[in-house]
Amino acid sequence: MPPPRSITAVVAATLDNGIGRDGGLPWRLPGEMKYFARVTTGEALPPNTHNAVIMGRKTWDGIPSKFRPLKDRHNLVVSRAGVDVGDAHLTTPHNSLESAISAVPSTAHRTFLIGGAQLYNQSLPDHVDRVLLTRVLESLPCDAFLDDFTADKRWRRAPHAELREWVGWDVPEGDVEEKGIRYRFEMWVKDL
Ligand code: FOL
Repeated sequence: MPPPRSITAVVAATLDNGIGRDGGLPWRLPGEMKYFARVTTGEALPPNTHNAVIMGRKTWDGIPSKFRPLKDRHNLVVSRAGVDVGDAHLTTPHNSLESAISAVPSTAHRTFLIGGAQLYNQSLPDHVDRVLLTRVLESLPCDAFLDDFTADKRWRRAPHAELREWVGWDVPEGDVEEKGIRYRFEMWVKDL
């Protein structure tokens, strides 16, 4: 089976590229989380398809147990040690990113990389051609960071209309505020 030709990273990052703290997210933003769930699950998918989400083991651990495996998505977890991730049919452990990528089922519509720092930073240069970045317009204490992928000039920020078109629904444009934290939805693409 050929590997999926395109992988999209979904990530929320502060102005300093902070993405995590103490094994979880540095904030609780239910509206932003709804965006994550809606975009990764997808809508009006072709019959008998679903999207796939690939994540590292620490990201898996950071998802509240009642929400994992992430429902209506094929979950793949990268873990060198092969930790127990529960239902092996829903959530298959893989010892490398490459192995997880090649295990994405052919029925997968879109494939998303959902973290964390280790996987993002190792895969954005070579494996990922689109980033759905939620830019959190604050500086918050974090202990996990995204490399500044935008320093690589192959990446360009797409116009908002392109983001709307790609997700297929009306993503809010411009600053959103939730619980006093401002953020905006961006899409970055790599034209190879
Ligand atoms: N990308 C973005 N934009 N925001 C995020 O919060 C995010 N989080 C991760 C990866 N990419 C992201 C990894 N962390 C859940 C929890 C943590 C997590 C990812 C997902 C989670 O519980 N998801 C449920 C949401 C349930 C709800 O509506 O609260 C899901 O079904 O997706």
